[in-house]
Amino acid sequence: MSKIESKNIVILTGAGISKESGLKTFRDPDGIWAQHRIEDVATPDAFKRNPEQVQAFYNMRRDKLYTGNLEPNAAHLALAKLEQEWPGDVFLVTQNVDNLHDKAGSKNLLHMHGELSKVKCNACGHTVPWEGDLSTEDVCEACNTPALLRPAIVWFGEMPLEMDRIMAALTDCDLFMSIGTSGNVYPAAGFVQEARMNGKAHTVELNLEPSEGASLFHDSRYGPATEVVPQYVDEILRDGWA
Ligand code: BV8
Repeated sequence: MSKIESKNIVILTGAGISKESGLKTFRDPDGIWAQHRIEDVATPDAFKRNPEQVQAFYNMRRDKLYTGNLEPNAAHLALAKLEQEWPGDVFLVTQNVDNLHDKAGSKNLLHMHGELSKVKCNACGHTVPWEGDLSTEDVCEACNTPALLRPAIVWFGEMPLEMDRIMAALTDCDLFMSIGTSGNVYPAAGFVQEARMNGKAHTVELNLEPSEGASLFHDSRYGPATEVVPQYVDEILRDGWA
């Protein structure tokens, strides 16, 4: 059993952690990619080809964030508690573009695929908070270029945010937790291997069911996030990990 002082933890979360708060996942049978094609709504080419279709896709999801009365669930809250009570570093990297980890109180948090609550100018990169619908008529307040404001989201084929910071954290982590993700999308799906390569990390998957990368983890807990995440957090706060 590892002594718990000054051990560093890196956590990766995906859409599964927000499911019980009322948000759809991507690859479940009723998921987002069952109703929309990635090529139509989540690539730079889609935005060039049909910006209105892409804006409508994100406007619908942003609207749910602001009018859907969504609250962080017990899993989000357990991760915020872990950050507060753990003596070492806790770095939460989420693939999610919702704001539920922020609302739960997590501070050392990185949205590697961007955030629904912000928009970015494709011309100058200026990024601002945005609550309502975004249209091709909206103009960037910094460079006044029309029609180039886009959701501040990392699309397929685009580099996720702050990858250097993520890789540095994985190289130095003692525990890597992967929560609510199917392990389909890279580079996030490869983080467990990065962590294992540092020679000391214990890796654990907390998911409804085994992910694509399940065999790569030392340990796993399967069940709804609101059950398995608080349980695991209490376990490691009490005893550390094997
Ligand atoms: C890039 C924003 C390169 C959009 C998203 C190898 C290496 C590198 C890249 C690639 C590679 N192979 C292929 C690629 C390309 C691509 C990729 O991975 N494609 C896949 C489909 C094969 N990757 C990229 O394009 C990435 N960029 O590589 O850039 C580059 C290099 C140099 C220079 C420039 C560029 C960018 C990927 C980011 C794309 N954007 N999100 C949006 O949100 O609208 S990714 C998209 O999938 C989602 O946003 C989400 O973030 C991500 C992962 O999905 P999950 O979160 O895992 O959700 P999913 O539904 O799949 O799974 C949910 C899980 O929860 C399930 O396991 C389920 O069982 C579980 N669950 C359900 N309910 C519960 C639960 N668990 C617990 N409790 C419950 N109640």
